This record gives sequence, C-alpha cells and structure tokens, in this order.
Amino acid sequence: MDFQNTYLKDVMAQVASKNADQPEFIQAVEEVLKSLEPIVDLHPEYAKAGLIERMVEPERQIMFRVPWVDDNGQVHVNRGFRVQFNSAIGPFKGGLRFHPSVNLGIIKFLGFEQTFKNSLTSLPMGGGKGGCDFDPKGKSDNEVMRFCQSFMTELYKHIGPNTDIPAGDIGVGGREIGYMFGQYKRIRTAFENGVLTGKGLTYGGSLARTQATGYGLCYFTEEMLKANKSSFKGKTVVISGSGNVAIYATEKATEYGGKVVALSDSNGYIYDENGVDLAIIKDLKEVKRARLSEYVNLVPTAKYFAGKGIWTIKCDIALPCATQNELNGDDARTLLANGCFCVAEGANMPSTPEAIDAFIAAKILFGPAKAANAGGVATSGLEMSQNSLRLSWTFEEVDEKLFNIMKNIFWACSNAASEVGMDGNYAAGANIAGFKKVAEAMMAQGVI
Ligand code: NDP
Ligand code: 2IT
Repeated sequence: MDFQNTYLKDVMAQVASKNADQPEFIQAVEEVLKSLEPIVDLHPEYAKAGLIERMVEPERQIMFRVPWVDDNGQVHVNRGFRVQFNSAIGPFKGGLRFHPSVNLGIIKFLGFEQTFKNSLTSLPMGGGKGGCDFDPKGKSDNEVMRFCQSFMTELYKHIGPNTDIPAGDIGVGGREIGYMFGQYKRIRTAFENGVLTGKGLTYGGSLARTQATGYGLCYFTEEMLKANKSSFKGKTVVISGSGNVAIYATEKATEYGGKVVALSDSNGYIYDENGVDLAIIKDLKEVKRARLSEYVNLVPTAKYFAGKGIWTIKCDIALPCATQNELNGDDARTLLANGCFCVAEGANMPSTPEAIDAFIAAKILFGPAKAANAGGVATSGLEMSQNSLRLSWTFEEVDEKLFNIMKNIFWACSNAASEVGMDGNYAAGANIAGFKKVAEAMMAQGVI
C-alpha cells in the first residue's frame, strides 16, 4: 500500500518488519494508518511526539499457561493472552476469544481495532483484547468450567473494574463469563461485578447486552441506509455466522422488514428463499449448541451447502458476522455482480483489504466493523455504568441508549469522511473519528 506521508510510511514499515509473523495485525494497522494521512498531514507535531509509534505498540501484553484437566483425567495446556493496548481514554476494555486459531497477532489486531471502536462509542473505555487457543467445541460444561477457572486464576492479577474489563467474543458467551466471574470473586474475595461485562442478569449483567452487537449493527445499517434514501424494508439479506452477533442481527433485520435468507458456520451455510426461522436457529445454537447443518432436518424448505460460498447467494444487503477475512476480493466482486448495494460488518475485520477496495470503488454503502459492530462494547460500557451506580436499567432504557449511540457513530463517521473530502467513505471516517479522541488524550497525557 502506498503512503504519501513519510512519517506514516516509516511507521508502517517498522510495524511490518517488527511484526512480520502477525499478518492480521499488520493488516489492521495498515488499514487505519492509510486513512489517517489527511489528519497526520495537518499535525506535524505527532511525528516529534512519536504518537503513531506509541499507538501501534500495546501498552502491555500478557501471555500465560492455562493447564486444565478433562473429564477423563487427562491434563491439557493452552496458551492464554491479554493485550492491554491503549488506556488513553479509559481502562482497557474488550472481549476474550476462545478459538483454536487464537495467537498473539490475532489478539493484537483485535486490541488495536478495539481502541478506535471504543473511542467511537463516546464512552470512556480504552482498548484491549484477550483469549486462548482453547476450543470449546465438544467440551462438557464441567470441562469448560475447569478451563475458565484456570484461565481466570492467572488473568485476575491483571484485570479489575478500573484497570481492564474483559467480556465475550467468539467462543465466550454467558456460560463462560459466569464461570470466570465466579472464580474472580472467589480469589479476589470481593464482589466486584464491574470487572467483566456480558454477565448474567442475576449478578449484575445488563439487559440487552446479549442482543447489543447484532441490534447495534442493524441500527447503524438502518441509519446508513436512511441517510442514502433506503432501508431494510423489503430487502434480501445474507448474514454469515450463526453465533451471538449473527442471531441478533437476523432478529433486528427481520424486525426492520428485511428477509434473511442465509446463515453459516465454519462448516457450511443454509439457504431458504422464504427466510430463516430464527426460533429454530436460537434453539439449535443457543440451547443445544448444535451444528447449523441440523437446521435442514427441521425445516424442509431449507438447503444446506457444505463449505464456504455464502457470498454467492444473491442479496441486497450483506452482513458478515463470523470472523476475520471471511469475505475476500472474489466474494466482494460476486456480491457486487449480484446487485448487493450495502455491506456492514458485524464481525471484526471480516472483509479483506481487496474486498474493501472493491466496495469503496463501487461506491456501495460500506459500514466498517469498528463502527458498525460497536454496539456490543457500547452496551458493555452501559453495563459498567449500571454496576457503578448499583442500579439496573430496563431493556427499553438500554436499547434506546444503544440506538442513539449507533446513530451518533454513523454520523460521526459520515461527518469525519466529509471533512476530508471523502463523502460516503465511512471506513475512512470511522478511523479518523475514532483516532482523534485517542490522539488528543495521548498528546495531553505526555510521553507514556
Ligand atoms: P460466536 O462464538 O457466538 O459465533 C461465531 C460464529 O462465527 C459461529 O457461527 C462460528 O461458526 C463462526 N466462525 C467462527 N470462527 C470461524 C472461522 N474461522 N471460519 C468460519 N466461521 C467461523 O461469536 P460472536 O457471534 O460473538 O462473534 C462473531 C464475530 O463478531 C467475531 O468476529 C467477533 O469478534 C465479532 N464481535 C463480537 C461481539 C460480541 O459482543 N460478541 C462484539 C463485536 C464484534 P462455528 O460454530 O462453526 O465455529
Ligand atoms: O469485539 C468486540 O467489540 C467485542 N467482542 C465486545 C467487547 C466488549 O467488551 O463488550
């Protein structure tokens, strides 16, 4: 990628050489730095302050052994991570991912993105991310509990309600947060429920947190559509993934009058031209923890296709909600050729750089992850507020706050893009708007 600004070019070269074994991290940094050129051009003081060098280096990275015993008495060892990326505007905040693909580069890309995403929410949260290469699939509840307890037995030393507040991500939902909170409370000898978000409703969780990322994605998307004289109503929607984000994106897109015709998991995808039956999906995924392929045994009009390929389905609106780099340049061209005019990212970095370039070049509506999926962490911020107040807000109160936050994020992206003469480039707008607050806070706090 070409940089005109020599300072950014030098920093990017350093990042690429120092982190050569972390392609996802390099990809995330490059995407952000590229869109900061017009801003950094206006602020030569950033170079002398080493601002960008500091922004691309995590404040702290923790890696640790996670030993646990399976139901047969066999010991397993996984590798745990917490990357505390940036605390300029608030304590570190971001999810934990349990997936066999987790490594330091993936956690760093997620922590870097989280810093700008959290800034966009307008709430006082810094950026962090963590996780483990543990695979929860096929494990019993007791195995998951023992694993979570072991993970927290190390992690607790590094987190706290004013230090670093983890939450869920891929493979980490209410069950895992419950086990981790129980262990934290036990070894800290304190009921500090502000230390984790995404908790159960009986011990300090927030109403609407479960729905928040998927709902927030649709609030952002509907606002983007509305600003461009369109809406979900009557549109065909394809959503990848079938986890927390995909399920609640399906619910809200349907409520807005869209028809969601496809969902996927890592093995394949389902297609039903009549629209998917969300009650059956929820039961399969949230209750039974089953594979998506089982859906077609319950809904005879649906078809299951093994493998990738969900982006070959004709749609108006595509919402990638599974994982990073799940939508490449070829997929983007297929979507465009099929008439797709709106893509909004529920997952983190689901579109490859080539796919993003194709969307921007085609001038379709493109909602970038750090803006479009910020509803999850925003509602985590609202959970922290409720924990501090020792109060609980109603579903409607939280949902309304979430709605307004997502609407404001859309306009922050739109306005930031217009200010640099890039009308409608919400990806650049998100990076610029997220960056500004973090940059100002870091400049004010001196060289740290
Ligand atoms: P879940 O674990 O609930 O669901 C993940 C879904 O994505 C599953 O359907 C899973 O399929 C699929 N998936 C995961 N990894 C892969 C892979 N390597 N290839 C293909 N499919 C895959 O996670 P979430 O729904 O919470 O997270 C989905 C995305 O949204 C992630 O990118 C996450 O970072 C992002 N996100 C989540 C937020 C949240 O609040 N939960 C907030 C903001 C972003 P399978 O079951 O086969 O693994
Ligand atoms: O990527 C994300 O924003 C999340 N997984 C949610 C983080 C959080 O702290 O709620």
